[in-house]
Amino acid sequence: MYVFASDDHRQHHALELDGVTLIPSWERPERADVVRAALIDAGHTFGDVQPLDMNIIGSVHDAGYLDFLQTAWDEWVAAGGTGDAAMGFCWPVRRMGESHPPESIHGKLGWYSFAADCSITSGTWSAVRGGAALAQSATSAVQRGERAAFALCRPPGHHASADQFGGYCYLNNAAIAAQQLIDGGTGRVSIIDIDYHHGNGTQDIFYERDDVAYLSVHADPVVEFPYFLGHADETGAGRGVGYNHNEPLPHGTSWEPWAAALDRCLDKATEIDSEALVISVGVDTFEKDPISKFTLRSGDFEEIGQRIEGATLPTVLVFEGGYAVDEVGKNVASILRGFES
Ligand code: Q9C
Ligand code: ZN
Repeated sequence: MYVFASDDHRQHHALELDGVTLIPSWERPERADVVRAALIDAGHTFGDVQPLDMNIIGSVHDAGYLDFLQTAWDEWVAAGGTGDAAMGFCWPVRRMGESHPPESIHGKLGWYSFAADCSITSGTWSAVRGGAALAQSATSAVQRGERAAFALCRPPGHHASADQFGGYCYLNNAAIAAQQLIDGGTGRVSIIDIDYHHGNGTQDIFYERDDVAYLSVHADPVVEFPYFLGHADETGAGRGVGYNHNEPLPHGTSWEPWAAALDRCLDKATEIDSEALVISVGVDTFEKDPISKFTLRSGDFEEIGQRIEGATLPTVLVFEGGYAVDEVGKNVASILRGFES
């Protein structure tokens, strides 16, 4: 399978708030380096990365947000910000207003984010734009006729909405891939999200659209991040009714019920006449993942790849979560091997 990877991601090594302590984020550079090494070992072909197309990104994300991502660090430093990372701490949530966007960088950090597990550092934008270029390159490979391609995006993307970062995500790489397919003439794209967490950003971006469906298997938000989106009764709005499908599962979920939920998403993708798939490939469903509570085993990931391949559609695979650094490479490689076997 064509794989797209680069070194840009190493520019981003953020901090996250863990209880009352700032720790180096679980979403760390080693993750992508380990996956890349495993995919080299597995003999995959690494494709040339194309320059970033900001037009596609501009049709998924808000212009003010894109400007913020590119200038936030400098504004933070200019405002006397100290430390290695800038992070929101005050948000326009219930009982606050949204009528007057803030001018202060301190206010903007809250305006453009939804969680304090995610910070902006000096190299964040360089890494984020490099990751989006990988998603675009993998999508182009599929548009040129490859059956499938994998983008080793880091940082991940599925929590990022049109105008908010959070959950370790800044640009929504899967949404960018889906939009590129639509712009290239694909009639309907289904995004199938197999990350442990619900992809609240992807759901929100396409919630009122019928050309891109969002189908997700994830930990029930009643007990898991992102807490406030990802319930089974969220089925789309307006033209998008029927094109959003959530499979929330309890902590402790093992392979059998997880795989049955994946199959329901794959059936749904077929039912609605999808012409291509984008897969949000998180492997934080793994039993040894340090921040997650499902119990999939390494041997299960090959079967996941096989089942996705069974939809027989052009498929762009985009890397999302997976924090068991010692095994993340093996587990991603297993998904790709399953797809190709
Ligand atoms: N220290 C993805 O897997 N956890 N994002 C917050 C607070 C947030 C995961 C824990 C998990 C986000 C792409
Ligand atoms: Zn996740």
